[in-house]
Amino acid sequence: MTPSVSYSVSQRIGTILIESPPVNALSHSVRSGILERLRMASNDDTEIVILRCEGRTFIAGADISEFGKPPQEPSLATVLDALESFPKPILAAIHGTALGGGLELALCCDYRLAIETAKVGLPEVNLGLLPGAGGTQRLPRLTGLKTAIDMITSGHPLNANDAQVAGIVDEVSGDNVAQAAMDFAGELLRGGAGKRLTRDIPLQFNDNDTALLASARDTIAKRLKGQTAPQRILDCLNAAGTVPFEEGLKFERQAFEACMADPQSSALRYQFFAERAAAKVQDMSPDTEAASVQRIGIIGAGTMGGGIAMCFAQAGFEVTLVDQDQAGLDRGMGIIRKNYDISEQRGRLSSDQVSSFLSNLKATTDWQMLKGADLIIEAVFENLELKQHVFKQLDDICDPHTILASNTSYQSIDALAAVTDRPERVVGMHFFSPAHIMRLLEVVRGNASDDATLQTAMSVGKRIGKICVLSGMCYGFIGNRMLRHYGREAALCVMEGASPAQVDQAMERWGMAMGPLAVGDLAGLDIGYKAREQLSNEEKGPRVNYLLADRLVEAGRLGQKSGSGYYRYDGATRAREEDPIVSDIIEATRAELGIKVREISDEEIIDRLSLALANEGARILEEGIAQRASDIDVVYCRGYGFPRFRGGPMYAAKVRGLQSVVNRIEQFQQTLSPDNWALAPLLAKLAREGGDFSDIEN
Ligand code: 3H9
Repeated sequence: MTPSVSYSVSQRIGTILIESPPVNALSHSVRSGILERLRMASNDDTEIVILRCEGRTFIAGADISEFGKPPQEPSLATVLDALESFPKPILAAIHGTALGGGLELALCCDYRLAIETAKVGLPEVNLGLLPGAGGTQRLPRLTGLKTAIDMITSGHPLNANDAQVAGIVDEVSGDNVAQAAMDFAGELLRGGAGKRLTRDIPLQFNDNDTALLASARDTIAKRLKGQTAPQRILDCLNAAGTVPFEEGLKFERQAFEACMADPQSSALRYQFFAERAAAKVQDMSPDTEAASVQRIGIIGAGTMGGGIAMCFAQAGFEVTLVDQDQAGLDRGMGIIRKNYDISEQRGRLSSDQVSSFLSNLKATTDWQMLKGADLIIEAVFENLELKQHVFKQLDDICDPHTILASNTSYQSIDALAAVTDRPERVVGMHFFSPAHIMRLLEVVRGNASDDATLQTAMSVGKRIGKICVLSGMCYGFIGNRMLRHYGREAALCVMEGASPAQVDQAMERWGMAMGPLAVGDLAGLDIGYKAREQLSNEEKGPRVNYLLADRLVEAGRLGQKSGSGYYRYDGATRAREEDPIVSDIIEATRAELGIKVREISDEEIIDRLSLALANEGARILEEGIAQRASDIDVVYCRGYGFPRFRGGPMYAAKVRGLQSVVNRIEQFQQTLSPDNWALAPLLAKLAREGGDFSDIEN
């Protein structure tokens, strides 16, 4: 549909109505349309003008797809000037989300109304940007510095009531935005309301504000390490209370342009579109409908099953959590309650929310209670026979329409489908731990999974707030298959001479949320150990890849849960510390394998770990396991703590230059191991031909 901006008049109230699906972004035609309608409204007998949107939301920001292209007049700044200099008062009426440039535009209106369900926010930081249309200068004038720092550096939106308390909106109303806007505009007219510009509110920082900014700088440097936009946001907020308004706007403009030119923003904007592309299944007919899903069964009340149950209960599904023994069920429910208690104590959830989530959850040992479920997710121990047994039982008990999903990390979905009479309604739904927090969901397509089943899994995933990525069948799917190569290089760096702390710190400084060995400790070293027990020697690969991990487990060091693994952990704070005993175990393991130690640079560690991911990612893409390279990047950023500001392993390889990647891999082939570093044919081909991963769509 072509974007349109219309204008109508009723009872001396003008209404400018923006209609530009899907999210009323401030594209060139919307900006021109607003200017044109303002001109009309300035010449008639209206006394006040409402600005609102048709469709599902108020303006969700500048049009991100225009970024990086030559700017087209009128700019957003021109539109905002026109709103401020418009002779009559303007009321912004907000429903859905007023985000980024959308909220900045509303801040240039004289009054703001929001319906109860609306949200307002400045999420530019998520794109490596800052509000570039006056947001950093106007917001603190309304909310004070503290709220402005929180909102702009986190990007989190406020709901309508909180926005009213913060001073951002004047009125919160019921759900009919058109009617509420007319009513409030009438009220303003009767009260003789005039122009009221946010820019005119004085703002002068004192010593407390300066201290607040300094402390935010420190906290954010730790929390958002390596990221440039949050620090620039604080520079702009500092300007808001220390220089005149116009000068502050100019400062913000320059900082916005610096962000825009920063490779971090390019990577984050790439991630934005990558996450949305991932939701689309390439070869599926566009009219494939997701089945209606309301009743969920979860099998297994362990850590994963419990976390998955929380996701669904929080999203309003009716959840039945089943475990085979009452003790396991009680333990699982106990952990769920404890998680909710912590969220309540930290003020993230209200007690009403917690009670409502818990009331959506039923726990039972009776499998018959699963009758009538629309979707069942199995989350039992990683053992194929056990899982097949569960699937057989579920197939017998459940209604024919029920979709059976497995949360397996490795097992074949086809082998599970094969024991049922509904292979087309069997699918993988691979959650990441902790399941109620991590955003990624790998939806795994078995050979027989039909389109409706896939569509249902993807759409249910979205309803519980996950970012879904489709994976084809292979051992470990997209994420864990690549992880084997990343983990192997981390282990080899230690065997060849680095300490676990050097490897972890190098990767963390590069931007990984947590280094690979610390992640191993968090996940539990016994998990890999048990998985290896099920493999043949050939499948396990050379001993040097895993012998150290085995030795740690054999010494009772299972990771954080036993208080020690690659590190030892402080019982109270869980802080990690290097442990001389581990150095001894490493020495002994190196000696056992006859390895001569050498010095390893941080650069080598980063290259080995990141290029091992890109090389295996290229194979996954070539084999058609991933639909697109950007899906692989989403998997790594949302499931494995890869820095989003580096775009993901495939994007980072592209930015480095595929020929440079190939050269480095060939060097590793010669100096490290020809087997580990066999070059992915697709990578070689693209580098040779000057192509790009984004040319490949499966
Ligand atoms: C900014 O404003 C800068 C200014 O400060 C200064 C300027 C000078 N532009 O997410 P969904 C598309 S920066 C273009 O699946 P939902 C999206 O790609 C901007 N397109 O829906 C998708 O397209 P497709 C600050 C956009 O209901 C479709 O809309 N604003 C934009 O789950 C549906 O999106 C933001 O960062 C956009 N701004 O969530 C807000 N937004 O169907 C970013 C969305 O082809 N947007 N699209 O794949 C969001 O957070 C969510 O989209 C929103 C809706 C919450 C609005």
